[in-house]
Amino acid sequence: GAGPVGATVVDEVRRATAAHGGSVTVLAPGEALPDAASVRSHDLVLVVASRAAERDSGAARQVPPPGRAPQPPHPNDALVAVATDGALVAADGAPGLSPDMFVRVRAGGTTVVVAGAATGLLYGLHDVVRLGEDAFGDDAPPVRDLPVAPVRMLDHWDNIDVHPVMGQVERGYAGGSIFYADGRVREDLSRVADYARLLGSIGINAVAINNVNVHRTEARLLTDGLADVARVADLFRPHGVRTYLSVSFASPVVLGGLPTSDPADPDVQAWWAAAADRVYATIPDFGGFVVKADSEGQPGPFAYGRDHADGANLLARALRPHGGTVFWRAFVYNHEQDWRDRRTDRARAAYDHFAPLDGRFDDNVVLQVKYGPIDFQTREPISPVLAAMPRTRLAVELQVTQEYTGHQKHVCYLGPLWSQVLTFPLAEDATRDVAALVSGLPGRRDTPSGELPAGGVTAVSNVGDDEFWTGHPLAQANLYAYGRLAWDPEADPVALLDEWIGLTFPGADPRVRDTLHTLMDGSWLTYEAYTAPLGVGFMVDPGRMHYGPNVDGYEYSKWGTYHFADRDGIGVDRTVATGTGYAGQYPSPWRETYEDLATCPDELLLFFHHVPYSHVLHSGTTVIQHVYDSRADAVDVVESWVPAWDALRGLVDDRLHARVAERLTEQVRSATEWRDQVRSYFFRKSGVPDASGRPIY
Ligand code: BDP
Repeated sequence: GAGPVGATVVDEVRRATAAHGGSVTVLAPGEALPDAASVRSHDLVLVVASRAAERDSGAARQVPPPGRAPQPPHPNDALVAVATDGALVAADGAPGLSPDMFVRVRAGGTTVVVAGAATGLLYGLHDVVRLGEDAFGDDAPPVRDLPVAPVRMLDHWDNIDVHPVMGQVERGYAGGSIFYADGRVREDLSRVADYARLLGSIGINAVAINNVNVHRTEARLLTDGLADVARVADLFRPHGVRTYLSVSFASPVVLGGLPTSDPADPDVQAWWAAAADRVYATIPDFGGFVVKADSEGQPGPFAYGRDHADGANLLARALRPHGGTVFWRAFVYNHEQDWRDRRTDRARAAYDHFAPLDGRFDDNVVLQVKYGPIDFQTREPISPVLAAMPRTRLAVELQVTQEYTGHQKHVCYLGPLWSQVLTFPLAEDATRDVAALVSGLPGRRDTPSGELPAGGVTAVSNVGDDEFWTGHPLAQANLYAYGRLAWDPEADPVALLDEWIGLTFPGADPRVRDTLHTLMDGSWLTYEAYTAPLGVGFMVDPGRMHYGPNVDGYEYSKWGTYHFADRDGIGVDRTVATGTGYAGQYPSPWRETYEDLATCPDELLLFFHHVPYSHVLHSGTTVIQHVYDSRADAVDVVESWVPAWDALRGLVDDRLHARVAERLTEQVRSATEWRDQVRSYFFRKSGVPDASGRPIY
């Protein structure tokens, strides 16, 4: 059978298939397919071709046709299986079969899903669900699918306690935590069970269940809370999802009562080893730790004069005997900067800290790198750290929760942003994209085999205990697209949007589909167009927790997030020639591309250069006129969404309609506020009138 992984979903598919008069058969490795005469059109056969099976060197690589005696399976059977008269035949010479891979074929009137392991079977099943009727058409082409990144993770910034400023979920916009209530792991975890199924269906296979800022109560999940963590892990497991914890680097002191957390101290090492032993005794398939160290006040190895390889390896060695992994975050910078000092540049920090450590991390450490060098802005260049560490396992970190992209009050479909990030050709003369850098394709590591360990894709989750899971019901599309892009970074984000619309509003009136597509398709670019311009970032209100405009809100603060606007111009000079030198952290051709005003893309202009307002963009318009025009045009777009959505009243669920309508009203208000403040700010700084003649206040 499917074993614990997938069992729940098999039951579900069994019920759904039965509704169509079909049945589900689960075959063990090597078992014969059912007789073609006995199957009906909606029958589904699931085959697990076990990886653990002995290699039958030279033997015919066949899943036997109906009626034939089972043969020992070949590990490669599933890889290139094709249907011929009810038999699955695998070709020679196929590379190794990965556990997450599946093959779907129509064979002898039956839809057959073959997988190398239970997780692949699970994904194949969800693929059938996604396809619906089409999976049972006799012209359905054979499909072979596998994820690009081995780890596809979601990080929850959930606290057990409700933080007085941040709430229960840090940067959460969908209510409280689905994991915790009343100071502990929830008694009723049914929401988590649903979430697990949801994540399995989009290919997510790892979840960290507590905030990277580890407060004292949450730190104890690692010790006193383990039995409760195990209850959560039990719910994730059937859906192929492994559970991780964020841990505090100071745990030996905070939890263990030791005088130090120094990685070189034998007592500290023993404390971590014992802690890991206890975790695995309770949760044998525990994933590992996520660590934010020496960052924004979190403790770390710097306190002991050690570097981040020392720190990460300390934890890695405790996890190693159990097969666990440390996701060590590269989000390390000085958050106590002097804004008067123009020499420090927060964008440089991760590279300056980590690039020199390449090759020093143990094999079970993954360095988790935010996609941009600053902090999840609407537009940033890709972090140069991802190209600078060929001997380190890397993961790229995205943010599904809409911290800087409208708090799930604004429609902002982020699939296109993540698609750009993952397919950005960052390294080796622009031949290797970010997805390749984090997914461990051969040739990156200097090992005899040329094999390199992979890292993965990770992101901050956007769900909470809200009725619609994500506050804004349309923000569910971001969760969906994240999982699907982590599986296949080449997927077209617009097609994924339509896929989400189709699955979420099955059988809906075509007007529903068209309107949703219109609202969401370009919504990231629309959001960008009414907020901070041309890659300059921030300009958000610190008081409202990064929501709404405050052009100088971070200009004279300690956080290193400046735009340097004056009467003559705006932007951060990060060139090598005259600026902070950040552009020099990129490999060619990007260092030259960003260094030179003539080639720097418009959307990143102010990230890399300080220019006069009269500077002419590649688009042909001046910086100042671009700011004026795009802010105003974008608000016109958002306003047009209101009547479009109103027209769907009665065609979608009433409560959902009302929730989206309420959020759209807020989006129009907020976008208008952005437009007016940014336009006025630029006018007052520069004194240059808006050539379009629109009012400026
Ligand atoms: C920033 C958030 C902060 C997080 C931090 C992080 O504002 O709440 O703790 O990132 O990623 O974007 O650690």
